Amino acid sequence: MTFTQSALAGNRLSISRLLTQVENDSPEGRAALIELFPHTGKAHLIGVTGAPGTGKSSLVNQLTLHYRKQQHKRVAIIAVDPSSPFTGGAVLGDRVRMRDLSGDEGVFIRSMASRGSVGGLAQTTASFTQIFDAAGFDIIIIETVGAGQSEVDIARLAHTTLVVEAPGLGDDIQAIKAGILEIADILIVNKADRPGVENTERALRTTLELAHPTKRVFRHHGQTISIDAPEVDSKIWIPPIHKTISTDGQGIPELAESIEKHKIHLQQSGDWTLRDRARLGSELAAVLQEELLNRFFEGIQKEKYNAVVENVLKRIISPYEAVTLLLNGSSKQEKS
Ligand SMILES: Nc1nc2c(ncn2[C@@H]2O[C@H](COP(=O)(O)OP(=O)(O)O)[C@@H](O)[C@H]2O)c(=O)[nH]1
Ligand SMILES: [Mg+2]
Repeated sequence: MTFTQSALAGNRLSISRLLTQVENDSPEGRAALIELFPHTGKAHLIGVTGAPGTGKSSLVNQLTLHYRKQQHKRVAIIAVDPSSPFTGGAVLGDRVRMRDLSGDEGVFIRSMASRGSVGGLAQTTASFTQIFDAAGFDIIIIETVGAGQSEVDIARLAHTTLVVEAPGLGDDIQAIKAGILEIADILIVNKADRPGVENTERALRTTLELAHPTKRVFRHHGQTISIDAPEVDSKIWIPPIHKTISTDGQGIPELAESIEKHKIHLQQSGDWTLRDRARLGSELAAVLQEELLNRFFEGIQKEKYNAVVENVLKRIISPYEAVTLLLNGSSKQEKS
C-alpha cells in the first residue's frame, strides 16, 4: 500500500506526511493530490473568520466537540494564521483545542502559517481540504483571521462561512470594516456572557437588514403597507445571527443546527454545485496561471529576458510591448 492509499484509508501519519509534502509543493505532493482528487467532493467545508480574539478557536473547539459527541462525525480543522511564525504544529491560541480534542482519532488539527506554503495560502488550504475530504473527514473547518484579501479568498473555499463578532472590540464592527460581512452565511456574536452583547447584535442586525430587506414597505392612501418581499422564498438565504458562549458551549447546538440548515439550503437551491464550480474554477485558473508562468520562464534565456527588462527600465519599450516581444519573439513596432 502506497502512503497515498494509506492516507485515503485515514492513516494519521500518512495524512500528516502528505500535508507537509503539499505545503512544500513537492512532486510527491502533487502526484498524491492527483490520485486523491476523485475521492473528494463529499465533505462539508465550513469557514470561520473574524477579528483576532473574538473567540474563533474556542468556538471551533466547541463545535467540534458537538459534532463528535452528538453526531460522531469526523472533523478536520485547518487553522490559518499568517501572523504566526509556527508551521506544521500548534499555534499559540490552540492550547484549548489541544487539551479538549487531543487523543480523539476522529479529529485532525493542522495549523498553517504563511511561511512554508509555496503556492500561496489559499492554494495550500485548498489542497489541504482535498486531502482531508479524500481521507473521509465529514466536516472540514477552516479558521482564518479576518483581515486581508487572502483570508477572504480562503473563506471563499467554504460552503458555509461563519463570521464571528464579539462585544467590546470597539464601536465599529470589525467585520463590516473589513468588508467580510458580505461573505457571511451565518453571523455569530460570541462572548454573549460579556456586557455590550445587545449592542453588537443590534448593529449586526441593522447592517444585515440593509443587505437583505425582508419586507417591502409602501404607502397607500396615507397608510403604510408592508408586504413580504416576493423574492424572499426558499431560494434566498438570510444569514441568521447566533449568540454563543464558547467558553462553556452555550448556543453551540443551535449554531450546529443552523449550519446543517444552510447545507440543506445549498443542496436544494443548487448553490452547493454553484459554489463548488466557482471554487474549483478559480483553483484551476490559479494553477493554470502558475503553470504558464513556469513554462514561459523555462523556455526563455535569462539574458534575453533581462535585456527586455532593461529596455523597459530605460523607457525604450513599455511593459505591454515587452510582453508582446517576449511572447512572439518580436515587438510589433521597433523603436529607434
Ligand atoms: N468571556 C468569554 N471569553 C471567551 C469566549 N470565547 C472565547 N473567549 C476567550 O477569548 C480569548 C480569545 O479566544 P480565542 O478562541 O483564542 O480567539 P481567536 O483569536 O478568535 O481564535 C480566550 O482567552 C478565550 O478563552 C466567550 O464566549 N466568553
Ligand atoms: Mg484562533
